[in-house]
Amino acid sequence: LSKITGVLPALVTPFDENENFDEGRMRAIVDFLIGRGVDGLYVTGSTGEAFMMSPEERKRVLEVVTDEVKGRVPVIAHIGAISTHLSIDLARHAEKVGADALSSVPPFYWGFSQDQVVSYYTDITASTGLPMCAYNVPLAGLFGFDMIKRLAEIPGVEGIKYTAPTHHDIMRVKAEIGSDFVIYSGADEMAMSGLAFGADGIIGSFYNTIPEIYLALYAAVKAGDMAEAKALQEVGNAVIFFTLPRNPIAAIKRSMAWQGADAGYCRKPFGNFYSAAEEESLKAEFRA
Ligand code: HMN
Repeated sequence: LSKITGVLPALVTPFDENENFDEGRMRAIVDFLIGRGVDGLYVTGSTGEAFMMSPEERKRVLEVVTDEVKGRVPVIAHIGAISTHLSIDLARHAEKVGADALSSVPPFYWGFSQDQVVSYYTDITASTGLPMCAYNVPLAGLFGFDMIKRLAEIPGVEGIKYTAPTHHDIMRVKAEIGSDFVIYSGADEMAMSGLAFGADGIIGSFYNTIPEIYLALYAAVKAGDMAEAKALQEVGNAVIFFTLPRNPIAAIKRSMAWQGADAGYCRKPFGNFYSAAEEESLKAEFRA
């Protein structure tokens, strides 16, 4: 994982008007983002609507992405599911089609014990040769520092995607677990603080639509220019806080279309901006 740094969009999955995966749009999005300079792609995560898809569909999305990327940038495949059995199947497939790393939310819904979560990651990492990035996200239940420490001891778990409302543990992980344990900051509205606290990269939804802002922010933090980073974070946050109350993944997809990479629509029950009138009013609000 240590070779994967920088700005990685949590790639959207384009669906057409009938909610079918749209391979053509997917390929165009991959080229569009690589052309804009992103450092890697995080595929079929929350932003990619993983839990809206069947395992076969998730595999197909990853196959199309790795085929289109052709090694130009690293690909992290999110293979998280509630059952270890299914995650291992997705993980082995990801390895077969050329993903560079795995990531997974912990198993959720039933409130699994910490030991069960540890066994989940242990079984998955034992099943492939790929490094694993555990995923700390409120939607699936936050780990807490002690649990991150336990996960870091599992062979193959090389890092964490850290999407939590506080950032002090980023610094603590680097200090107490090790500076080589890779951290990706996952809250786009706090990218600057995540990086300033020691994260190696950032993974998030908004890097699909405004990657340049975050590529510049990443460079500014690395150069120690915090005033510049803060100014860029303010621009990013204006876009983020405008979008969050308006069906964010759907809005991100339409905003990509306005820039030349039509990312289609979301699966229900996510909302959409299907009609030209709805899209126009979103665009007008955005401009304002
Ligand atoms: C993914 O798994 O798709 C993500 O990388 C998720 C990402 O971290 C987003 N978090 C969630 O969706 C919970 C952020 O990009 C988030 O959308 C953004 O920070 C706005 O709150």
